[in-house]
Amino acid sequence: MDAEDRAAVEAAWKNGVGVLHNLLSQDELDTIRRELEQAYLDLDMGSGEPGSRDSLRNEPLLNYPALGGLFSHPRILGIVSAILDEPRPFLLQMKTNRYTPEHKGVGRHSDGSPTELAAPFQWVATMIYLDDIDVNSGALTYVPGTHLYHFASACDPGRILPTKEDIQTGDYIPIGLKAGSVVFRVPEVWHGVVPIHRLRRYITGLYTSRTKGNAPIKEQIQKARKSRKQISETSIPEPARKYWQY
Ligand SMILES: O=C(O)CCC(=O)C(=O)O
Repeated sequence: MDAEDRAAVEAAWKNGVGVLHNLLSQDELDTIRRELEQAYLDLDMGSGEPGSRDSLRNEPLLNYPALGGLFSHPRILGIVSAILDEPRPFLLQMKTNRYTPEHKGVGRHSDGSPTELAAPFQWVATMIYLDDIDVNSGALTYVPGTHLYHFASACDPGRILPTKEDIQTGDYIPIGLKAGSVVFRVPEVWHGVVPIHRLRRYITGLYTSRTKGNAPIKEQIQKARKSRKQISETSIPEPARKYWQY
């Protein structure tokens, strides 16, 4: 693993967020944007109303080769695998997000369970941005290190989860990045999104460990496994299959 990838892994462990800047070339970006817009049309989601956040989910996304290929991108998967300490991460969810301006952004929250501590680094979200984000439009903001408050810890057996009020009060810092960059976010870290004045699109894959996880995540994995029983494995492109299979 090269130094840039290693730095993203270490930042995700320490801060809850790691960034790999400028992974995609302009040609790759153009192709993925084209496929994304086609997918929204094919799946009857139209071209986006002001103020809306539109998402497409799961297997249909794999029909778009460049977009679908992101869920098994070797460099992204190498970093995910290191963050989770998992040789074959499980691809729990595939999703797109398209925010059409003017959009108010997303309030401060954690994606961790409100009732159960998490196993440390049981899952990680990857977000491949297709548009620039900065402090003036759509920056992801987060409070470094807050994922750790949600982890079960042998040194602190009586740990109590942060409250919704705690999560509002942290020192949030924005991430600026160019289209084609990837954010690796530990879901428990406290985060939000500033108001959005330009189109903001990204592709997100949610990956889990196969060996560690709290009850809510195990339940989500069971649900995904059950629904995948209805889908022929041969319809899943070969590079993604080993992550999609449990
Ligand atoms: O749009 C984003 O970058 C993050 C959205 C968010 O906070 C979430 O999905 O939990």
